[in-house]
Amino acid sequence: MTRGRFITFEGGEGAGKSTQLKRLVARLQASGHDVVATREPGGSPGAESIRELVLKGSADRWSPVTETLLMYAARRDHIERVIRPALERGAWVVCDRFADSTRAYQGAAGGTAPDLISALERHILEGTRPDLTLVFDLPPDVGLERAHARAGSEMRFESKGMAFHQRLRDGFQAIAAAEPDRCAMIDATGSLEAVEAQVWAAVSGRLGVDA
Ligand code: T5A
Repeated sequence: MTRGRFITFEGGEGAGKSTQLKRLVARLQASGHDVVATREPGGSPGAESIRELVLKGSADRWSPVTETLLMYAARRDHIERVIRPALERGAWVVCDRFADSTRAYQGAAGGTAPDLISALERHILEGTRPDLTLVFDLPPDVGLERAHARAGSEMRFESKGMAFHQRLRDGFQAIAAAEPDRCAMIDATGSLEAVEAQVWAAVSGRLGVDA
């Protein structure tokens, strides 16, 4: 059986992931691929219910460890019901955030012990890992300004202080540096077209897709 491909989009707040994810999905579909576009936390009915719990309310509503467990409960349901079945039928799964967000938000920025996160990755992901992760990088003040300017976003994580968002950026950069074969850094400060070109270069270059 041919397994599909699994691409994840990662980065801090307002980095432009959702905008670029839509563009990539359209491009992959135009080149004939069966594509499943999804997101975390969420992506399945059960995980979307957990999303409501974890993203709403005051910044300190949950401790980082509790958030880690909620994210992994949502992720397991999403993997079982959406991601794995899609990959098994040969589809390309393009996901807005995945396990690296837990490592960066709850781990590097929030202080959850790396050992706990590694154990959850081992037992809950069970090998469902991205083929390619695009790490969108930009200064946190620029991303937060973009996120605040856009209507309809959940504010719980955006409302954490600037030191949290700087640790978050450092955390994502460390993940990309530690796993260069899986991760491609995307300079998210440029125009929509400039960022799209970097995304396509990474996807076509690393996964061998024709336009
Ligand atoms: N979370 C998630 C955890 O803490 N742990 C986890 O394990 C997981 C999975 C999800 C939250 O959950 C946290 C992280 C998040 O805080 P969300 O509402 O789904 O929250 O939102 P985010 O994933 O954070 O995404 P954002 O909505 O903040 O931003 P995006 O998707 O990166 O950015 P996008 O595309 O919406 O763009 C933001 C604005 O900027 C503009 C867009 O038009 C839009 O208005 N823009 C640009 N402007 C100028 N130049 C560009 N190149 C631009 N690109 C986009």
